[in-house]
Order: sequence, then structure tokens, then C-alpha cells
Amino acid sequence: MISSPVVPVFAVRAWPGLIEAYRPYLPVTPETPVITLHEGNTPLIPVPTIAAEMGRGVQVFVKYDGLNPTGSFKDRGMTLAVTKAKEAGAQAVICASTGNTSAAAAAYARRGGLKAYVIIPDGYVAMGKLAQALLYGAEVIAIQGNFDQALEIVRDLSEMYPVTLVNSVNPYRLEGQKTAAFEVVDALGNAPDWLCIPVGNAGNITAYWMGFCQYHQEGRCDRLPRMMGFQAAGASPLVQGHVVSHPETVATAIRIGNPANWERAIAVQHASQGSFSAVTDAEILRAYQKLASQEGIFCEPASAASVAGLLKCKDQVPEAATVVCVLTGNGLKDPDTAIQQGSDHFHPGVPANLEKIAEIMQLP
Ligand code: AN7
Repeated sequence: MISSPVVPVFAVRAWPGLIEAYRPYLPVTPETPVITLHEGNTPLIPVPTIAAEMGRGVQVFVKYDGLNPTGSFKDRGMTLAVTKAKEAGAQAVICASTGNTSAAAAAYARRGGLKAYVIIPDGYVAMGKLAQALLYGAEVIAIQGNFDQALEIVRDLSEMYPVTLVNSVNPYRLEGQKTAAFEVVDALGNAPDWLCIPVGNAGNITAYWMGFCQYHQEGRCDRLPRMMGFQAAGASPLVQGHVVSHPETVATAIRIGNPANWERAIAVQHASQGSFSAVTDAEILRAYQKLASQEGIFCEPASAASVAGLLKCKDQVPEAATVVCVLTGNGLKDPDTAIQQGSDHFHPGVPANLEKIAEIMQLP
């Protein structure tokens, strides 16, 4: 006999996860078996030193989606994609990934009792992401090829075998991810003037735009933001207007040369009067370090592309504008880059001796 599930009771009003929180806006029914790790409800944090650098009364916030259960915005899409896969009776999911999608797919699939297969570019996935996928219990297949090749393979595999594709070509991914725009509007009381966001496959920029438009139609905000997408210079197909066959960047999360949502991205650019621009690895790393050392916010390199882009386009921002930069992933995902970038402040191998330590500290 199947025992009825125990319904947990919370003493105080707890965040139920984004499917419950935004149920009327999402394609679920009372019968849908919701698979959640209580993702979403991430903070919108003011970044005063970056605002001061902008000047002219510009207000800047970061949407810190690195605080989701697996440490990136991918959880927003994955809770719904895996929920709908489960509802449809699927027993396995598959994705290609630069890392974060694989961690989220693995976590949600296992939570829902599904198998997860992830295909990643061998040697180009940050250590924390690989660690996650492995421990959550996905089958991790690292190919001698890049993300774009991995995506082609999983598209074909999902057509040939009974495995549900959970990359952002799965429409439920974008439906789940649009809730980030709802949260931004709920926090600000309106849409921002600008939304700055890193772009790889362009799923997230598309999802944010869907969310802003839906809230606008419902009268929850009375304006729409300009959508400002930023790609790494070495992986900037949307800026260059053509596929990049050998994408390269320190921001491995967005090391993508042929975005899966290319047409949608162009539509968002036109509809929002936004733009796609490139930021160099040096600019990304500068913003990455600035966020951590001046604001106390540790994001992964790809996420810092949003802030790098804002600083680069500083003069185009209207006076007294409200700007939100999306920080898509947690800094702990990529400890190697953090340690490299922070090495100036590292003093290894110091004798356990007070005078020696005081000398290094340059105490007066
Ligand atoms: C931290 O995990 O594509 O433009 O396979 O991990 O929606 O692709 C990750 C993308 C930005 C770009 N920031 O978002 C993957 C993957 C971080 C990311 C992006 C990614 P999209």
C-alpha cells in the first residue's frame, strides 16, 4: 500500500519555492507533482560603490541568484522543467552544460527520483560545478569538444531515446526562469530602467523579458526595462552577428559560440530597445574583484559580465536611472579563478611566529 505523503507544516510563513509562490503565472495544475528545493526569493542588493562610480544619481542593485539551492539561476528553470518531466512520466533527463545547468539538472532530477545525464566540455567546467553534478549523482560525460557540440549531441539523443532534454530549448525552463523578473518588480515596486545580464545561450535574457512583459500586462509594473545583454569578447556571437566556432573566455559558464535562443534574443533586443555588447576577460575580472572586495558579493566570473558591461556603458545610462545587474551564479562555483585573482593577498608558508606575522601585516 502506498502511504500518503506527510504534509510538512511550517511554524512561520516560509518561502515555498517559486512554483508555489507564482503558481497562477506558471503552467501547473493542482495535480502537478512539484519538485522543489525552495529555490527563488533571492535578494536584490544595493551596490553603493558601483553606483557612486556611475554617478548622476544612478541607483544600482544586483539580483544575487547565486543564492539559489545549487548556487545559480538555473534552479528557477530546473524546478519547473523537472516537475513537468516527472508529470509527463519521464524517468531520465539530459542536458549539455558549461556547468551550472548540469548541477541544477542533477539536483532536481535526483530530488524527483529521475536519472540525470549531463554532457560537459572536458576541462572547461569550473570545479565546484563538476563536484556538484558528481555528488548529486548524475552520470557525467565529459566530451572532447565544446558546449555547442555537446548541445547538438543531446538534442539528437533526446529525439532518439526516452530522455527529456532540459536545456533552455525546453520551454518550461524559461517559464520557471521568468520568475526572477517577477521578484525584481516585487522588490522595486516597478521594473528597473535597465536590466544588465550576462548572455550565453540567451535563455535567461529571454526569460526575464517574458517575466517583465507578463507583469506589465497584469499591471504589476508600468514600464519595461531596456535589456542590456553582455557576452565575453571571445564568445560573443550575438555581438558579432555570426557563430563563433572556437569560443574562449575565462568566464567558462558563457563560453558558448552558437546560442540556443538566438532568434529569441534578437527579438528581445528589438522589443526592449536593448543591445548586446562584449566585455573583455580583463573587464570581467575587474568587475568580479570589485564586487567581492568593495561590495562583499562573491559571484562567478560569468556573472560579473553584467556589472563589467554596465561600467563600460556608463555614459549611456540616463540620469537617476534604476539599474539591476543579474548575478547569475555563486563565486564558490569557481574557486580556481578566485584564488588566482586574489593571490596578491595570500601569504602561504609563514612560520607560526608572532613577529614574522606582524611584519607581514605591516602593523605600525
Ligand atoms: C553563471 O550551465 O549555459 O544566456 O550550461 O552559468 O541563459 O545561457 C550556463 C549559462 C550566465 C548564461 N551566467 O545564461 C550552462 C549554461 C551563468 C551561467 C549564463 C550561464 P544563458
